[in-house]
Amino acid sequence: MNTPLHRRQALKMLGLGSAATVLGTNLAAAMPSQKGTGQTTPPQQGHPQTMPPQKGNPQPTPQAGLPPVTIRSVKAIGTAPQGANLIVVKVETSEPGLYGLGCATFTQRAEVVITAINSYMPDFCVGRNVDDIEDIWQAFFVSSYWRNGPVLNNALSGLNQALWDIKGKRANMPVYQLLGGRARFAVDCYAHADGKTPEEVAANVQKFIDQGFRHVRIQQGGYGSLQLAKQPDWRDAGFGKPTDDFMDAHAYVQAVPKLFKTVRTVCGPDVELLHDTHERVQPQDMINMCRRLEEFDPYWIEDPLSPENMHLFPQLRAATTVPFAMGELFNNPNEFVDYMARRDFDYFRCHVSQIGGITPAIKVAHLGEFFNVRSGWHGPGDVSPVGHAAQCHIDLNIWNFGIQESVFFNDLTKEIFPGTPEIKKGYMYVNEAPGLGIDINEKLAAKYPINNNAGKWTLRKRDGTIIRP
Ligand code: GCO
Ligand code: MG
Repeated sequence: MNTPLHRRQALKMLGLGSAATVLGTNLAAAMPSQKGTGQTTPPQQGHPQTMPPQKGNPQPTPQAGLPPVTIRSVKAIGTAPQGANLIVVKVETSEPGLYGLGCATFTQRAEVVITAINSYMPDFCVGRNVDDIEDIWQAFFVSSYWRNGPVLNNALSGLNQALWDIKGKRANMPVYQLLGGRARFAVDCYAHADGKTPEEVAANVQKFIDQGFRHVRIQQGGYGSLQLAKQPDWRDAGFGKPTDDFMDAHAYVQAVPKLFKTVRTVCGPDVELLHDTHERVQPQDMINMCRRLEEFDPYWIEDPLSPENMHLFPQLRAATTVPFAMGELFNNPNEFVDYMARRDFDYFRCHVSQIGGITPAIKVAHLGEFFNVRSGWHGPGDVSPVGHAAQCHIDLNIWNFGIQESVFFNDLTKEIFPGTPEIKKGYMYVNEAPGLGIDINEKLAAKYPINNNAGKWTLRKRDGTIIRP
């Protein structure tokens, strides 16, 4: 049985081989069920990394840090164990057994992202030094000349998160430690309560309170409460497709204050209540609705306007005191700059893989600190468990943490992704394993291939006009 080597002692001793190689063996002891975790097997006899320096021979000055390890392969892995397409990038390295995982999940266009990864990333990445995370991000970001956008940024995110995973493994520490350590003991998160009626929603909120959640998002019949809408006229007129959805914005704007009133009456003043309007309401109606919500002290109202209407945010902001969360639809990390500086909203809702991964996410978060805008990373079921792990590591570190969206992955998904962050009493926990602390069972993942179900995003008003969904 290997005796745990003290990290500094090992590095001093070897100064050559990668800590992961040396320490991999020890992690075997540290982390439960290591099989296939990308941790390296103990070095073979005669392996140059293990040879002690020979007396008299001039020794190469050991490079500060770790020996160069290069990218050997990059591939996309798609799986849909719970229906939503999840995409993960696996980066393998020149160090046997050392690899990293990253989330590249754009569930509505999964095939396209997989093509972007498998067709363009191997040529671009193979042979590059895994440690040059920033350089690889900047280089791939502009490598297509035309840049940003959901497909290429998701591909870049998968690569980027995987490189942070590898660096954590090489340094033998969880990624949050690389980012500067913990600013809190665990990650406070919110749950999702829905229901056909306000009373049903209130009962579900109470269930989450009983589980220890302090923050709950409330929706009545999903986004826009479509069940409140009567038969639309465009259907009888044969306009649009029968499968298109119909929303009655007026009924919705009337229903939300009643929903908050009922939940507050049943569950009391302490639970923090969030709501996602999902950019489906006209700006002036949004102003009126928010004013009527003020008395119910919402934690945040999310996506009150569509990204196309950001120029109207100052008007909305000036008209009401409710806190806002915005940004899951932003693709370009620079989109946040002006709005944060203007303090249009109180929480940034980045979908971390849509903006290109951990590297830009950290920059957006740090920018937010200067304008007192806090985090609320997008975290529903179409962010893979790898993506949830990545943002949980960031959440543990950044000072201006707000709240983390949570989702309950089922046992099958957790079996496919060993190391999926755990949720207990409304707190999310990553494990202390090096890197992102998560893995993928490729064989099992392959049993649940992605599908081309892009979800239903065609929403119409009574006369058939398309609504931003
Ligand atoms: C949220 C989001 C999601 C999105 C979904 C799109 O706040 O969690 O609005 O529910 O609609 O991720 O695919
Ligand atoms: Mg949302």
